[in-house]
Amino acid sequence: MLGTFKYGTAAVLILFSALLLITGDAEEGIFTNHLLVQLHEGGDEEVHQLTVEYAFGSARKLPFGERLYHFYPRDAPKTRRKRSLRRHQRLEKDQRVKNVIVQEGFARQKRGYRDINGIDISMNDPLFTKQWYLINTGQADGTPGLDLNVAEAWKMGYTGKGVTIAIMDDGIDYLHPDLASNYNAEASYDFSSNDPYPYPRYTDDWFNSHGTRCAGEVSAVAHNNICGVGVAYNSKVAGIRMLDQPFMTDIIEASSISHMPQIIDIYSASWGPTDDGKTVDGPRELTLQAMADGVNKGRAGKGSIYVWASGDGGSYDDCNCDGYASSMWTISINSAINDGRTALYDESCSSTLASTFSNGRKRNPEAGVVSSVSVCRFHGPEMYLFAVVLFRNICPNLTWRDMQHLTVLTSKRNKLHDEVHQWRRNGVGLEFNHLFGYGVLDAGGMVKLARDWRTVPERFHCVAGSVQEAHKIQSSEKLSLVISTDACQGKDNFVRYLEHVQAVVTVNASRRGDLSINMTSPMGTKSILLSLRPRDSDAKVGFDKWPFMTTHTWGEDPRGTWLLEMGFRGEAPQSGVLKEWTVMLHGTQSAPYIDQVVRDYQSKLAMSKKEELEEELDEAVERSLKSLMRKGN
Ligand SMILES: *[C@@H]1O[C@H](CO)[C@@H](O)[C@H](O)[C@H]1NC(C)=O
Ligand SMILES: *[C@@H]1O[C@H](CO)[C@@H](O)[C@H](O)[C@H]1NC(C)=O
Ligand SMILES: *[C@@H]1O[C@H](CO)[C@@H](O)[C@H](O)[C@H]1NC(C)=O
Ligand SMILES: [Ca+2]
Ligand SMILES: [Ca+2]
Ligand SMILES: [Ca+2]
Repeated sequence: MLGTFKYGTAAVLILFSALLLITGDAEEGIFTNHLLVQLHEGGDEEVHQLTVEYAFGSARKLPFGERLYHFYPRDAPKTRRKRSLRRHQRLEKDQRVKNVIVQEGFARQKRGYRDINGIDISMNDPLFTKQWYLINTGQADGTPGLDLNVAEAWKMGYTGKGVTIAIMDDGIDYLHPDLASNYNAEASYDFSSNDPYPYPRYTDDWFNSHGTRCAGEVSAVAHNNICGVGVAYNSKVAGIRMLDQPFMTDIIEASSISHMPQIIDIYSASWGPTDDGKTVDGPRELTLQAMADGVNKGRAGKGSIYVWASGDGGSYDDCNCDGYASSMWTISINSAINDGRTALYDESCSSTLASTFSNGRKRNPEAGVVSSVSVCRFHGPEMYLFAVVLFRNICPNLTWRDMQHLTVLTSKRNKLHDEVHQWRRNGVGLEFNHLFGYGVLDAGGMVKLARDWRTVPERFHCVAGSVQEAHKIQSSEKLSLVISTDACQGKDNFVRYLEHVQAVVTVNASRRGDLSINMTSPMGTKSILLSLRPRDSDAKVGFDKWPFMTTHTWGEDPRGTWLLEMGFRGEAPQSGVLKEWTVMLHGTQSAPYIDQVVRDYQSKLAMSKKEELEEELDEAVERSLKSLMRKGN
């Protein structure tokens, strides 16, 4: 649809974004009155003229592309049928205008937004002792020690100073006394109504407080006798208001995730395609481009950090059907409750990297996550930020990939318990779980490991192989296919140590929700790429070049035979046709640390939570990491 636009800023990963192009099957035919306008020449003055002549509310230059503008409607957002868009047709004929694209509207849903049992927490008291996820002493019937180990990082002096986190949400209450002094106004913006003030919209019966609560979790001011304490209480928080309009558009998403990438370090998103268990959707063209630009150019080339909530669809949904959570460029985070069980609304998938804490199951109101406003039950990836945030002082050179490596290496099984999926070890000994990823985040562990961290070696991309012939799938027997690969050995793009693996699949099925897809690596690690989605009765679209992603083979040697297994489960007889399966490998050529050290590190940590042992091990790991990296370089 946007094929006529040329992007001046071709990203390194553009080759791969071509394969990632997502054809979502969300509702069709809803058009918003937001326009993407490209001018032939000229700039802000011409644009201002145009908005006046054609009665638009305002316009904003997009930071990506050339002479691209977002035209905002004058009145409150509403949707229109395609035919009634005469104003846009007149604008299109204007000589100054090269191109006009009416933004399609689609649904994006807030996550971690449940009011469990309708119980509120009164926030009139200092709340720190209730923030069990920071320091879990067993309050609220929790399991002592099951926390983010943030105290250890604070003790070492890492509290988020110098770092800005943007909350992409429904606005933040920057006047709130526990947030005001940590608010970064310069880096904030309101894309829902095109102004610099991302203040939430209050109505008579509703209060948009999702973003404010996220901001509180991250950056609530410490030691001020007000409310609680943010995980990175000396960090700055920026508000990006972008969820408060009837429909999401590609420009609003793209503008949000590319807003001030040299000032904002981390973008947090606790929303995504509707978690109804039947949607398959992801970022559109502009947003994909903006993300690619972010990881390549943001933070002076070290890459913007995008943190995403895995999803709220519970066992009915699969976060690999969500192109934001399953993107390699986002760190996707799931959640556990305060006794180590899963929250009931947790979605599982092989692209989740790690977990944080939330409420979500217990009746005890204090088992929720405490933030700076009065309704306190929610979860989100935001707490993860503490860890990320703390690093700037330690190692200013950490890239977006270093962050993922550190997350994989230091997240812990702790006492996390998944009733459905077992904890397993991959081919290099890293312990993972289909729902929790590599386990619960550990701030202290991350800080310690990051102190002497050296940037991971260069990343390469290799197409391991591709099956393009059609293969029938039937209920009675499952389809098994193999791809044997040398992982581009002998070529420039040889991948020897894996980071992410994508399986790009085109398949149709008489019932998409009954389809199950697994992939097993040459080292024997099985990733569940797609689990059953009982509510998904799609019989038409299937998956069209959909990039299923797994993080479970992290660190493995990809050379050998990859196995794909696909079949139908459930009662009714089903059929389908697989049309493509392509395996894409992403990782490094030269040895980082992984195959020699990690096995020891993770297995011993999993055995015991005793601090002495941890410290001893951490030291041993740091020593071997150092020597390994010296050798490696
Ligand atoms: C960060 O990178 C720069 C340039 O590559 C280098 O000069 C500097 O020493 C690095 N700093 C740290 C703390 O590694
Ligand atoms: C799947 O695609 C094949 C070949 O294009 C077609 O014959 C078949 O009817 C399709 N099946 C479904 C369930 O759409
Ligand atoms: C995929 O793996 C899951 C979990 O082990 C299993 O229940 C399912 O039957 C497998 N599906 C296929 C098609 O092999
Ligand atoms: Ca505003
Ligand atoms: Ca406070
Ligand atoms: Ca979902």
